[in-house]
This record gives sequence, C-alpha cells and structure tokens, in this order.
Amino acid sequence: MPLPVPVLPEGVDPAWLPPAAFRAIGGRRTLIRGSASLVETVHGEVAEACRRFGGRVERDGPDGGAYDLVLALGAGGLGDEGFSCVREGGTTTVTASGGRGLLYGLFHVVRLGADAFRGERAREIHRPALALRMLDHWDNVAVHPVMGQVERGYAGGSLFWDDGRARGDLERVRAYGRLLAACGINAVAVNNVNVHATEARLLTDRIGEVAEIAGALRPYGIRTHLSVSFAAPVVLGRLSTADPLDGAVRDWWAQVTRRVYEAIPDFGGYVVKADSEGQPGPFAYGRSHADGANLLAAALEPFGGTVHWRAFVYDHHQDWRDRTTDRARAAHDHFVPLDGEFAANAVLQVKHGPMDFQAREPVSPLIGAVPRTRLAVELQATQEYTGQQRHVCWLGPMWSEVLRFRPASGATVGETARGGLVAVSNAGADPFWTGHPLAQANLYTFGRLAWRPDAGPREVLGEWIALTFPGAPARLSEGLHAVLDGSWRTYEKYTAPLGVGFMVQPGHHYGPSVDGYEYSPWGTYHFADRDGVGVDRSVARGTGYAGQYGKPWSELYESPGTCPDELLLFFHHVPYGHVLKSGKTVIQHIYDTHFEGVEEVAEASRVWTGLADLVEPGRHARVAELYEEQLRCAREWRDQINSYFFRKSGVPDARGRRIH
Ligand code: GCV
Repeated sequence: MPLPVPVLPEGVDPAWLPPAAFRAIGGRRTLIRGSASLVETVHGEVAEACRRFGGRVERDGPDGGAYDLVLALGAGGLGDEGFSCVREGGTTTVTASGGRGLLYGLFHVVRLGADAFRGERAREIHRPALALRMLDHWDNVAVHPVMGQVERGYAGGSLFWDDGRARGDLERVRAYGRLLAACGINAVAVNNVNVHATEARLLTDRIGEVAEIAGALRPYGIRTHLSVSFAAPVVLGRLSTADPLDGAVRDWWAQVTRRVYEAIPDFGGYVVKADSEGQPGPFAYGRSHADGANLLAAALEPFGGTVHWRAFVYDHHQDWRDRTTDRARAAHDHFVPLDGEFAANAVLQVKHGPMDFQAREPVSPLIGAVPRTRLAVELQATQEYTGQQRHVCWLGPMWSEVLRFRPASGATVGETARGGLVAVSNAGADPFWTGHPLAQANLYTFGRLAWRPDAGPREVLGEWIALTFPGAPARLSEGLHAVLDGSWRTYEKYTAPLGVGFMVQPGHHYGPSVDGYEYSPWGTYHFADRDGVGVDRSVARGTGYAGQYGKPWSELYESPGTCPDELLLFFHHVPYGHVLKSGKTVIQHIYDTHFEGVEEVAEASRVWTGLADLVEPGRHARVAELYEEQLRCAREWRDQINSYFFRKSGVPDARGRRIH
C-alpha cells in the first residue's frame, strides 16, 4: 500500500518540498518495482504527484512498457543508500539496492525536475560519502526554566515534545522526516544532550514515546537516537554507582538497552555529553572517557547500535586570571591519548572548532589527530553564535571550508569524519520550521554537504532555491543568491573581529557585549588592553595550542607573520598597529569591517525589498521584519566594537567616520 504523503497542518510552510516541486514527476507514466517498506513511501510520493498533476503509477509491471520513469529495487552493489540514474530511449530509470536508495533516487529526480525527462542521460551512480548524516535536537521534553523547551532553539517549541510528552499527532514529525530525507539526512537524536531529570526517563519507562517518534521518522529512512545521562544507573536504576567498570552497571546498561531495542528495533544508539558543563561522566570514578564510551558501546553492540561520545570536555570553572589554561586545547589534550582505545561502535563526536561554534574558528586540531578512532564532526545549524535565526547567516561556505580543510594527516575533514557528520538542528514548531524563513537554507545545505562534503555550497544553495521557489524567475534566484551567498562573511564583519570570538551577551549569546565573558569562568577571553588584543596561543610565548596541529598548520599558525588574517587574534596577541596581509592595521581593519558589515546588511535588506513582487507575502514580510532587527543589531555591534577599541587604543579612524 502506498504510504500517504504527510499532510501539513494549516499554515505550515512546505519548505523545500512544495507540491510544485513534483510537477515534473506528475503527468508521467511511472513504474515502481520491488518490495521493501520504503518502496511504499516512494509509491506514496509518486501517487501524490500524479493526483495533483495527472499521470499514472503502476507497481511491478512488465519490462518494456512505455514508461517515462522507472523506480526499481534490484541492482546489487549500490549499498542500502546508493542509487543509479540513467535516461535511455525516453525512460528515466532509477535503480537501487535498498529502499532508502530508492527514496534518495526519487528525490534526485525531483531535484532534476523537467531535466530528468529530457534527451538522454548517461548512467550516474550516487552514494553518500558519509554513512551517518545526523541531526541532534537539543529539545527538552519539559520546558526548562532557563533554557526553555529547545536549548539554543530559535524556531519555537519542539517538533517532538509538547506539554511534557511526545506529541500525540505526529503528522508534522512525518513531514519533518520527509524534508530531511529529501536532503539526505538519515538519523535524528530527539532530545537534548544536557539530559535533565524528565528527559533521563526517556531511556526507561518513557521509551514508548521515543518509539512513537521513531515510528513517524522510519518511513523516511531516518533512525532515531537518544541522548542519555551517564549517571542513568544511579538516577534511574537506583544503583550506588555509575562506574563504567562495575559489573552491575554494565548489566544495567545491557538490560536497559535490550528493552530499548525491543521497543525500537532499528534504534540508532546513544549520544552522550559527559564531564562537560556539569553533566556527569567517568571522571567521577577515576575512569577515562574511553572506559565511559566503551561501557555504552558494549551494551549497544549486540544490536548494531552506536554510541556518539562528545569530545566537548573542558573546564568551565576556569579562573580568568590563570593564563596557562586554554579552553581551546582541551579536546585534543583529553582525547589524543585515548586514540585506539575506543570500541569499534563508539564514535567520538568533535565540534568543528576548538571552542564553540563561533562565526570563525580554526578547525579543531583533534580532527585528524586520532587515526584509530571513528570520528564524527559536529556543526551547529542552530545559529547560537551566528545571529540566532534573526540574522541571515547562511553557513554553507563556512561548513564547506571546514569540510575541505586538510589536517596534517592529508585527508580532508570530510574524509576524516568516518563516524559521520552531525549538526545541531535549527528546526522547531515554528510555521517556517526554522524561525527565519531563509534559515531553511542552512538545514538543507547541511544535509547535502553531509551526503557529499566536497559539493560546492553555492550549487547546493541553487538546489534549495529551485526546490523552495519552483519556477523562480532569474531575478528571484539572483536576489536570493545576493542576500545569502556572502551573508556569513557579512556577519563575521560586524561581530567579533579576526577570529577572537565571543564578545556576545552572556547567557543567551545574542547581541554584543565586548567584555561580557572577559572575567568569567568560561575560558573565552580576548585580552584587549590599551596596546593590543588577541590570545597568544603560540608554542614559543603562549598556551602552546598552535603546537597541537601537525605541519604545515602548526608552523603557519605559530607566527603572526604567517597566520591567516581571519584567525590572527585567535592565535596571537598583537598591537593595534600590526599590519595585516591585507595591508591594513588591525585597528583600521576593525573599523572598516564593522562599517562595511552594516552597509552590507542594509544592501541585502534593500535587495530583499525589491523581491516583494516575487515572494509570497507572508514569507516576504517575515524576512523584511527580521532584516530590520538584523540591521538594528548590526549597528549595535558596529558601534560597541568600534567605540570599545577606539577608547582602548586611542587610534582614530583613518577615514574620519563617526565612532561613538
Ligand atoms: C547543549 C554550548 C551551548 C550549550 C550547549 C553546549 C554543548 O556551551 O551554549 O547550550 O549545551 O554548547 O554543545 O553541549
């Protein structure tokens, strides 16, 4: 039986799957062949396209019929997720070995649109470069008094949890799964890595609710994962210890995990934040993080599950006076000595930068430094530090730079992420899914880059535009490129300069506060004084962080003369008069970029205004309104940063502009 396409609740935006995106598939004669549960999903999609746009879909018909499109299971060797696509003699044929592959093949045809049915197409084989393409939701089941329902969520409440339990009506979750499948995502962790008391119970007596969500996501090829507390044996099991080497603890995890698989046979595994920002972990028992991860890996192993163990372990009670402790060093210091000790089904999940999802950071030196460990790279689609989905900040170019970076090991980050690519989701119950309608582009881009980390981000953005705005005239797609393509660099220009990071308001992290974290315990300092600014992380004079990289990066980052401009203040404390490779002094660069950043936002807002006749009014108005806020906030950043550095340095702007 074809699985009906999810019906979106009234007023919810179809994002990159508006019905019109399927126009080219409707009006054709389609054959679907093979049986597997996801084939029914494919059948449902095609049947819906035919219902809207005409055409016919047949199941398991004979070869040789005059079909426009054949979607067939059968070919071996393509893996569960790969597919081939060819057009010969007037028939476009997608073949796959597994149901997921067939579904991805269908969405490939949707992306091709009418081109899929023109002329001849040589056979192409498509396979994801990374087996795991995952979203982590930082969703709380209950509304947390400080963090709200979704920690660092800027898109309304949770898609999964409402009123203290799993949503009764999971049609929206099905629709979410469909959107994710259409960009290649195949795994979702459904709760916050900060596991509070209510959420801890999802593992045991509330696993049924997780199973309901898993049931809604499954038809779109998405496996469900759960964040768990390392202290669960104590908190839930009433054991006196959570020591990973204790036999009773191991038995407890084994039994609980068996019950999880009884409820969710295709369960993906656990995500763990341990010994991090107050979460419990193995350090309390004098054990290593490999001991901790391997405990859960052993419980999951009989069922084919994986533990994603986060490497975000650092001292968040640092004394700001202590110049020897460097938060940036922490992940490498903790985990490199453990390389080779993790079980095969334990994945070390590493944030892409050494600090915390700033607008500019170097690539984490841990990536490429643990060759005997399966590593997943974590990105942040939710824009905690990049405008909180009130600012347009398309992160495709940043992620692409990260994924193409070659650590000393020689392979790119994308190739090194054998354990997968993960993003903290930016989606929620907001009618546009992502708060800012243009932030949908980040979610889509993440999925496509996880499928193919070497894809050109601009090309991916073009796909998103073509799907989201079917039949968009050139003026609309050019306008969307104009406001999105450079938006990350614009954001970088008006916020913290030259890689130094933070300077945000403490707690919620929105808007400027240059010294907001300067005397805090969080290890996020800029050290500005009257002479200069930046953190000396050199080996010769500083914290030694630059030495955590292999060559050539360790040498390049070591000296201000060779360090890339955009990371200069991350690696060095330099005088305001230091001349950058661009030929400007640091202080003049700060002034210029902050004036430019605001002008670029104003220009993007003007471009958007000019698209009013081409964009549906509700969407246009929402973005226009958010541009007003972005412009206000960018001016605030400009004036606070420029005034701060003018007051510290006493150096006037060479161009005589007003600095407050
Ligand atoms: C879920 C940062 C965020 C926290 C988040 C943490 C993490 O510190 O501000 O909200 O916690 O990262 O990644 O675990």
